[in-house]
Amino acid sequence: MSIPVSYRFSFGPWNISEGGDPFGPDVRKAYDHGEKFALYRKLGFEGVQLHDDDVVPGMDGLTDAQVLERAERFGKMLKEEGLTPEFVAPRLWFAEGTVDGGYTSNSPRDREYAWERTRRSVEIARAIGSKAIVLWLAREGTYIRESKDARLAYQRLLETVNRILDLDAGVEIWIEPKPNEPTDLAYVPTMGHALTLAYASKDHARVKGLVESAHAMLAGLDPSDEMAFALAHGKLGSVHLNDQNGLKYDQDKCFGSTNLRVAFNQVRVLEEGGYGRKGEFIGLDVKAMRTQKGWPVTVHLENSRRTFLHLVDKVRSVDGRLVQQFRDARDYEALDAYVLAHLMGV
Ligand code: 3MF
Ligand code: MG
Repeated sequence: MSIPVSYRFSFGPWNISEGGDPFGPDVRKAYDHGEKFALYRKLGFEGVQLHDDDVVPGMDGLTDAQVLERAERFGKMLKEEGLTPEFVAPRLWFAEGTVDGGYTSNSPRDREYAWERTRRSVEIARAIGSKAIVLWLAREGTYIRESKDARLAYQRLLETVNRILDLDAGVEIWIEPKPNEPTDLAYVPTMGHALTLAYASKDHARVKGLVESAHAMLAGLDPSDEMAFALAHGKLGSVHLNDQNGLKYDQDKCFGSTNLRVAFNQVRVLEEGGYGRKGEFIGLDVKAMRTQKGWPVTVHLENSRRTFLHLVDKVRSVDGRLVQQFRDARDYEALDAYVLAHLMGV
């Protein structure tokens, strides 16, 4: 028996938010961005997920030297808080120039802007001591099929991956697939798409995937299979655990909130796949409910982390011999009943 993994957790500062929905007011006061990092350790988290402009707010108005200087200062602050920067992601969806996508935009100027943000993200990552760049390809897709040349878009995405690999010999790229939101249809909706890009790239060992539970569900897939697929290729860079109630808006609910069994199977696959043994983080990407009052609201992070750890106990206390007997006998009704009874504790 190998020693059980002791999991490390991460989240991004955007997970402490103002709540609200697109039709109404914010339900919580904004909590100062810079103050959020002091909350992490107390909540049980040591990893920080970051966008480029989480590290350097207002970076578009700054020179390269100013960006670097601020990034270095930020890196020091993280160290003092005892925090590890898990990754840096170019936030390519709030700028005017990325309304119709960055890398796949029809406009050469927008594509150039996207690349400059990406180049700076790599520099920021280096400055704060993070090895990974996450690409959530938010607007690399379309609302109507005729608006872009999809074949060209795929070529442009691959070119971007190769360009990032060329920029820094130590950097890893983790692609975070999502099928829709904000676009109607995204070009990289699943782990299969992400890993195809990885293998087509010039150095596939440095290109991996990041599975977000809700993104897989929006694609009609089971997140545990998406995780297992990446793990089978040694390519699960990270996870964003959360939950989603069917094919609705992007919910980022607490882990396990909608479907405990689906959550259990994600934990099971991660445990069985040895995830975390090389220091990989259990990343969360959860938002508090739009109705939740308070300031700041962080309970959704603690609750999700606790649910994960309870499910680790559930995974570790499964009677493996019994499961094997059911599998050998192809008695999946008995297996199903056993799993449900185990989860319910009856
Ligand atoms: C959107 C997401 C993103 C990514 C983040 C880091 C804002 O559904 O999941 O969160 O996780 O940009 O890649
Ligand atoms: Mg995410």
